[in-house]
Amino acid sequence: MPALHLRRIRPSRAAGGITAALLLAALVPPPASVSLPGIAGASLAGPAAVAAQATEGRQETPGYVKREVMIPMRDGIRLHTTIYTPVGAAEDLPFIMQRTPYSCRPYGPDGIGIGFASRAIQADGYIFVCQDVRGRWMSEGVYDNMRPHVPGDGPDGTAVDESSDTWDTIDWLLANVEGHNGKVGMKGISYPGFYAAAALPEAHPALAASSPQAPIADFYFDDFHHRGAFTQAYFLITGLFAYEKTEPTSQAWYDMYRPPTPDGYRWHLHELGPLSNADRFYGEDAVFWQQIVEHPDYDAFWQSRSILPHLTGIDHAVLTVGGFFDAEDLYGPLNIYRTVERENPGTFNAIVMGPWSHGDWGRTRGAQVVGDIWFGDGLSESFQEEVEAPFFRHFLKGEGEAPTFEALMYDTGRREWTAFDRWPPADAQRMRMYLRDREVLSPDAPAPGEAEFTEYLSDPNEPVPYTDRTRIVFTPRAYMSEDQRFAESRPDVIEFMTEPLEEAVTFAGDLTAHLQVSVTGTDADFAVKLIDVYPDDTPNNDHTPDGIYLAGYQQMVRSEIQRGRYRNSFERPEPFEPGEVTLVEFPLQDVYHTFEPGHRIMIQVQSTWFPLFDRNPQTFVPNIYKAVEGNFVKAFHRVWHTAGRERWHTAGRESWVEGWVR
Ligand code: PG9
Repeated sequence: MPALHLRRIRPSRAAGGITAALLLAALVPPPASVSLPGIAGASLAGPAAVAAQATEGRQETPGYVKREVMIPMRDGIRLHTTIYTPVGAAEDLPFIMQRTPYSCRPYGPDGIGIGFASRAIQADGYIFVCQDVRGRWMSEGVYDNMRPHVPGDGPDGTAVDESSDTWDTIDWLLANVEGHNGKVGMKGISYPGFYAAAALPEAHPALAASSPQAPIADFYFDDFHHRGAFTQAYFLITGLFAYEKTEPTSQAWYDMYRPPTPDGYRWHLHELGPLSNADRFYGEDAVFWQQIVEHPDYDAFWQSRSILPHLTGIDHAVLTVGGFFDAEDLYGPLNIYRTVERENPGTFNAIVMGPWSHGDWGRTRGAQVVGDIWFGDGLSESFQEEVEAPFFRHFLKGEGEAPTFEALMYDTGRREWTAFDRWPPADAQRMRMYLRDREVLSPDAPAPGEAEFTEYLSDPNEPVPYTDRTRIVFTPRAYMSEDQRFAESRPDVIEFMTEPLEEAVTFAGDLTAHLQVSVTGTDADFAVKLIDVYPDDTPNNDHTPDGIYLAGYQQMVRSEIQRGRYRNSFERPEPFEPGEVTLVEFPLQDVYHTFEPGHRIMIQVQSTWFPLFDRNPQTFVPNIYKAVEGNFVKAFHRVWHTAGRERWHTAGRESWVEGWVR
């Protein structure tokens, strides 16, 4: 089988890159200080109220004056906000704010809760602000997951959303906090990243720099769902967001069931069974779970909660950050960056994507490892000190240079940074890899006479595990780069692979899976995995866990699932016509990965992926969340490679995966 011969294209301007040398940001030991007190209990007037009195009391809070206030929003609801002002600042300072559903603890006069700011940012000196979003923890109001943005709710609006709450908060801070320079920055990772993104539309003029990091863009494509399939690995953590509270509280008002076993596969399959059994864990008061169940399609409920349609009119700097191995929010950063870029051409908008799993860049120090795979050392620290801190320093303090890259991307195969002036790179070209007979993956289309299809029996009652490790998760993580050899041995996982590469192949951008399929049932899911197959003589390294062998390792690079009923529309599900060849085409999120010489490129295709995603009953039912045992049936699935000799004239039935290569 011919090796992949790709026309090599002039490489983009290689970055000076982020030097491995780490700036040792010695954290300036803040001067001792005495802080102000506890939580404001003052009764506040209506929206016009300006001052929220902090209650009396004094407490050592080293380095910062800590002040907790209840800031009134335009509808009178008050949001608990903690303000940390460095003691002894020699100049007026900008704010950096995080808005979060995860609590701004520690509450009360003791302790500092500014872990959302890196050491480098803390050393630069900012007034840090943490706010419990509406309906969470010490704030008043009713929570709404991914609260819909209400366009046109500027400063004089009456509608309430996360943008208006941010606007009102910033306005209050500017009027009631001393020692600021009139500029505000926002950052946040994950759900806090969504709140940083939700502040972008109709933003307060003082908001000068935002960094949505692993931001959620749309719960139908991030976190709880992937392209219509329910992320069953989120079943247990749904409890974190399922329940409404009635008053401000520093104590958790929700619970999350913790199964008495580490074996997630068995627990989900045999203890929980069909999701229609979930009422054993989530009652009517589990509001968010009920919303998930009642909205299986991408209807107005989910559409209204996407922030993407509102990312227009942005006139301040945006630095989006994400991880190529982020199992929670990968759609978000890539699509928020892409949307801001498209809709706001004159705005500073850049993206950093590293070899990180969810949020690693904000907490990992030293070796960067995802699952079994080491990607480099000091990557998070160098990002914090050489990218993130300078970004805020430039746009909030007017110091130093703005980042010069458009996209700072980490090649997860070569293990090096590249700074691009656009993404996907200008020198990238689409390359198609055909799924062919005898498990061949090739840039050459199938030849006449080759087998027409590969067939497998898909049984939702014996689903393909998403990992061979015994684990039960509240959110998935390690699988994003884990060895897929366990799946290779399954008869219901089909694979296609190149010969060992003679030259390196670098994928840089999004991918598309184009599957011509037929099924004997009336519904089906299709998952596609892009895998880097290491040579059989690959040695372990110092970070390889015991019992793991990199020799022959089949490292997951990218994967995605498409719920087949939504192949043509996420709003209007359609059954399959049994036996009819049907196109299922869907994107896989961006990668930047070099397959080195000697490595092979592999594609695996399967129709169950459990308990990462819920099982498709393979019978078309109105609502899969309400399917019962009897709905789950075996079915034969075919992935077609070619039209076959007798139907050669109907060529175009090929199946392939296409990506940007350079
Ligand atoms: N996006 C992540 C998440 C959201 C909701 C439930 C579980 C995880 C996060 O905020 O970490």
